[in-house]
Amino acid sequence: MPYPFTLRPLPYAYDALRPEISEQTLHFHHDKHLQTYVDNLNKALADCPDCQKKSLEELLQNLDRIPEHKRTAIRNNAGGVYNHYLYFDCMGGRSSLPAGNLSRAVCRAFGSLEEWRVRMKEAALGQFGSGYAWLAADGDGALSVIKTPNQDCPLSQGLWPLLCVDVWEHAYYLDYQNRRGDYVDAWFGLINWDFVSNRYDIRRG
Ligand code: MN3
Repeated sequence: MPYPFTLRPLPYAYDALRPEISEQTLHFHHDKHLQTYVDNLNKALADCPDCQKKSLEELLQNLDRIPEHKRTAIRNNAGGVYNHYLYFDCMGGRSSLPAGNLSRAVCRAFGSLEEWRVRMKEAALGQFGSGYAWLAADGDGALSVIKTPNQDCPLSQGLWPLLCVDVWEHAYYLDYQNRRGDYVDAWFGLINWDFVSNRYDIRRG
């Protein structure tokens, strides 16, 4: 849905990710941080009628077509909205595992799910400062792990993001303080692989 954007509710209850992620963290993260990205995206789009017709995906996939004086604000805030929606959507699936095509693609790319976790944690810990680690697919469905700074999105690199872990401190500081690795370890257990597997299939057609 295009402009004006409104804050989508969390896809589960605020206590659904306890004890790994507290209600307090989810309230701050979703209701305050994400709301701010929604508000700032609408502000950035308010005087850019051409951009208002575009979806979040279209904005992020074609940053070069956005007027230059708007590009940074839209990259940061459209990314801030899109990346958070994906981050929240990809959690809430305790004990699930990659299914079908995605399961096979994970084995092709990484050898095993365990090896993928090692690579993903390396990316999450290796992202200096704020950003995300991602599992993403290219146009042929081949998977890779990447990291991005700030609110940059793999869509802007021509990749299809399948899941992400937010490693901004606001995502984990209340529950884990400076222990980003502990947060990432706990996050692995929260992944909703049914959602992610389905997202992979939708993209592959
Ligand atoms: Mn965040």
